Amino acid sequence: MSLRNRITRITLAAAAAGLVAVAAACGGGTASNPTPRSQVQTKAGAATQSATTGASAHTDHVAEIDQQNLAFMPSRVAIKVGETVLIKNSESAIHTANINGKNITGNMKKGASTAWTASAAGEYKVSCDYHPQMSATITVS
Ligand SMILES: [Cu+2]
Repeated sequence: MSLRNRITRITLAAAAAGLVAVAAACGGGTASNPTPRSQVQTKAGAATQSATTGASAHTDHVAEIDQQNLAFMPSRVAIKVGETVLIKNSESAIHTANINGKNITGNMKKGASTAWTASAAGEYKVSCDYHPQMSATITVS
């Protein structure tokens, strides 16, 4: 690995760690009652590729994909490793969100949302179990 690549990778890791710290910070505590350090470390350690569903979905995201008119809108988003996309359903039709064929949401009713955090670079295909015409691409760099 060249020095330049090493520096790039280290920079990305640092950026991801910063995002994790921000995400953990907004998960609990206030300025007058900060989150205990041990709690932050636990959350940071668990910050691998993950999805949360329902009312507890973390909304600290950089992009959204909305399920509407039997489509993912927009159909393309680009994020960086460590960043989060919020996938939500704004219509009465039931949808799922599958990332590269893996259902990460279960059935999503109107108003449901799921946060997906990218842990590795690549192109991820988003699909729905019920509507083969629904397709989106998340590009992670
Ligand atoms: Cu659908």
